[in-house]
Amino acid sequence: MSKLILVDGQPIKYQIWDTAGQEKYHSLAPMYYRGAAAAVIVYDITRATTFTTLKNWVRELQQLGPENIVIAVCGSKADMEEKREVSRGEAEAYANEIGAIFLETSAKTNKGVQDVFMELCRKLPKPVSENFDNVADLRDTGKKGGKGEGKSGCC
Ligand SMILES: Nc1nc2c(ncn2[C@@H]2O[C@H](COP(=O)(O)OP(=O)(O)OP(=O)(O)O)[C@@H](O)[C@H]2O)c(=O)[nH]1
Ligand SMILES: [Mg+2]
Repeated sequence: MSKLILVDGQPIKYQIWDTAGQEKYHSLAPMYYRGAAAAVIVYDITRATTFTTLKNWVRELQQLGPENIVIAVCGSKADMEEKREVSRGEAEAYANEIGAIFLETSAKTNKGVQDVFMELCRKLPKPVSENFDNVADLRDTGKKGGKGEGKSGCC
């Protein structure tokens, strides 16, 4: 899905793919994370095994994913405090260790969901429109004027 969100008045467009977490679909995952700017890895705070699985996904991304991918570690089902198996402290410490964003979220109450995308925006490279050198480079390719002048052999 594609989603537009405003961060400090600036529109940021996300293209979001939801991969199936089940092991039988594992081999499809590289199709999704190849070329991705960010990955949101979700575990279930009420099931410790899902946190172990999350660590495996992080390892895979670190080894096979894009070099500068920004990772968000998300503890879902934060509305089910009474069934918690993964402490906030443990998950937060792990996220810090790998330089990831950390948030506990709930799809049921919507807690933290928007924040994940806001935090990602802060960590991702600035959009091209804010990066004037890049804009100039793109415009100048094969055309006269600006930085690319003289290199293209055009006119
Ligand atoms: N209470 C509560 N239930 C949730 C929350 N998120 C998901 N669920 C429930 O957990 C179950 C699994 O949710 P899914 O969204 O299918 O989980 P998933 O991670 O997409 O699973 P896969 O696609 O198989 O990897 C469903 O019954 C949801 O209703 C949440 O934040 N709170
Ligand atoms: Mg799913």
